[in-house]
Amino acid sequence: MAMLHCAAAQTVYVVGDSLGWTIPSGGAAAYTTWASGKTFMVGDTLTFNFLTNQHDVLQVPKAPYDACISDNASGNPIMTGPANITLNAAGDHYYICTFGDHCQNGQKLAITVSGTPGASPPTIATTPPPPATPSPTSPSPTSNTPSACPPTPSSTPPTDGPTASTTPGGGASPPPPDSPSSAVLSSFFLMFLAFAMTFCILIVEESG
Ligand SMILES: [Cu+2]
Repeated sequence: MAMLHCAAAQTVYVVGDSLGWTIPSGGAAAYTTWASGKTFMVGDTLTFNFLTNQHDVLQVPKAPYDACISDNASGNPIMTGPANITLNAAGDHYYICTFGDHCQNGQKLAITVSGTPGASPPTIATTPPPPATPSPTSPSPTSNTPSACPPTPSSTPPTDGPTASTTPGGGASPPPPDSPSSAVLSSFFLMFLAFAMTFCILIVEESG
């Protein structure tokens, strides 16, 4: 969604317009006519309007497109309609329906996708945000949000921040500070009890 919102000039083309993605009554000329005069750009989206289980969309190279076969297809057929396909590469794109003889009857689309000269995303090396250091009492909420497009995944991912240099391998946490003193106290209390008891016994035996 962010990518859709970001790139500026994107167009959604509904394949066949009101005809949708189906077997055109006039044969493949319907989609040829529809595509003619349109300028498809990288980043545009094709919407194939069809009912699920009635048709599908499969991108194939030119030869399978001409022969209406599924050889060397790009991925798997899109079975769920409507199908939105983002044109992410320049060049010729060929789409067919693999149902029955739909393609032979004209359910096939060939378009040429143009690159976007001059509209390439700015490769400003956006410095990765500082590794999760909460700025103390700086009330500027939008200071770290980049105003441009989000960094492309091709850019080097930011490292996971500086490794914590404090207490390397400090597995055993130090005992709570009151436990040794309490242990000393309890043992001292036991010793005092034993001493007091023997002292009382001695007194009792002496007096009795
Ligand atoms: Cu079909």
